[in-house]
Amino acid sequence: MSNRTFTMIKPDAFAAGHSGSILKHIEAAGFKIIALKLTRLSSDKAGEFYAVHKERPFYGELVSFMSSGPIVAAILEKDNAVADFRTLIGATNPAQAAEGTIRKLYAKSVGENAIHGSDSDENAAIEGNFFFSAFERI
Ligand code: 3AN
Repeated sequence: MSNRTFTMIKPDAFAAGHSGSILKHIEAAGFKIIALKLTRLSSDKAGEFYAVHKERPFYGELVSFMSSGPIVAAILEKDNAVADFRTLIGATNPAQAAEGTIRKLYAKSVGENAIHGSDSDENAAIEGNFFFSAFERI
């Protein structure tokens, strides 16, 4: 079991000015920030990041949304990081997200759902490497 996960504060939450509150929530839950950057995905890069969803009906919408504005990317560390972070962010659809979760607090819809969290240790490593070089992490 790895102790790292990867997250992105998505364009909706960044644009609404929730980045600071979300990072505070993440740190308060015991996650340590290992790498952090404010950036913007091109359409090509967003397509590459979400390539696993290529066949899903919402792929085009997802790529267009994720490249619509700045995002905050981070690598986080904690015991049981992947599973604990998925619990902290809540269900994909904010209408089904538990009280107190980041998506319940900040997400608008299933498509614009404020935050990403890796779904496995393997994807956490792939996604972290997609955004950060060794020089950019502690
Ligand atoms: P999660 O982000 O909770 O792991 P996934 O992996 O099923 O959820 O979906 C990846 C992203 O695709 C979601 N974060 C969301 O932005 C988008 N997405 C998922 N389901 C839908 C849907 N039914 N309609 C529009 N966008 C969706």
